[in-house]
Amino acid sequence: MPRERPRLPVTQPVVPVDDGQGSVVVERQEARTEPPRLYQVVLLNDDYTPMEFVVMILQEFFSHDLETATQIMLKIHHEGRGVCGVFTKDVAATKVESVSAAARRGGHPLQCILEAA
Ligand code: TYC
Repeated sequence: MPRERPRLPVTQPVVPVDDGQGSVVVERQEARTEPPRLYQVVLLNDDYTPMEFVVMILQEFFSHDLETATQIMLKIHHEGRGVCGVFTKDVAATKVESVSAAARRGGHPLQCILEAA
């Protein structure tokens, strides 16, 4: 029966190296994976979108509780913009699309954008 190859942690890739003496040595290599870049999803203030709608968006799409959602909404209302959450690029882009679609469906001009964190 063929012997099983020894398993090495997937986070530590191995590189075969010829040692020049007829042998191939398997060396461990440092993991070099960079952490993913992060992006923040930002809501912008406007004069028409109802406050309740923005609070609902912050609860439904960003899982904030009512109190936190209300605080973020008021911050946007007073300061012009506010961060809803920080995500990897794909997740952040999907949030922007989902929020924009919900605002359009509701007939509100709410603007949602993505920014490098
Ligand atoms: N300024 C809006 C109002 O007075 C409320 C609002 C808050 C709108 C946050 C957008 O991202 C926003 N009805």
